[in-house]
Amino acid sequence: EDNKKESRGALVVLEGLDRSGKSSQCSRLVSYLEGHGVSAELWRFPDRTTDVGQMISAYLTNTSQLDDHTIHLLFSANRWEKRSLMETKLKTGTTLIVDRYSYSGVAFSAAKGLDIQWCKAPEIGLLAADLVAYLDISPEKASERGGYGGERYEKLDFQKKVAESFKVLHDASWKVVDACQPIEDVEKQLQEIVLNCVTECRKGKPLSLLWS
Ligand code: FDM
Ligand code: MG
Repeated sequence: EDNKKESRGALVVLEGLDRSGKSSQCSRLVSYLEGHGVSAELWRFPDRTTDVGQMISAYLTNTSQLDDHTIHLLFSANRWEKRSLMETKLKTGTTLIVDRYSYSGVAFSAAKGLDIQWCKAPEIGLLAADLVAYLDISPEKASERGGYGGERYEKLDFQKKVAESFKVLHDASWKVVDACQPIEDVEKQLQEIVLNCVTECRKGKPLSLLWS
């Protein structure tokens, strides 16, 4: 239908440290949008359901060991294998609320000491987010929240390095939300920012590509 073709969905990415509240805010956002008549889906990276995703999961749970460059490229491949579906969903009017994306990909690998330009290279040509909302919390505060789950990167010293690389990656287009506020306040702020973004995309803001 012509109408459908005219209004595309928005690619919304939530980023932040582990325990910053991304996952709960992502599901709340999807319910909120659906309640406002916006077709929306919750996505997450890594997507552990694919073959590549299972290799990533084995690495994160310490059941396999991989070279830092190798795992970086697997995370990227895991986004590439979802790219065409992502584009189809957006073009047919579905908004995607994505729990981590290329920005985590670069931030976590750069935190290990890999060159940031090298980290960005395999992401070139993926769809760029229409909105990156960064849930801001200090590594210390995050680690005090109910403890980490025991996966490979869930350690305070490493999360401090990740926070530093997010600072380097961060640009003026990102919306930074204070993740230490009560959960309902974070939720309200996100709702407003995301709804604005959905409206802009509906009006015809073109999709763009990484790394821009
Ligand atoms: N992570 C996530 C990366 O290192 N690179 C990536 O490209 C992505 C998407 O994987 F520690 C890290 C971030 C986190 C771990 O993510 C698993 P979830 O969101 O906790 O499942
Ligand atoms: Mg985690």
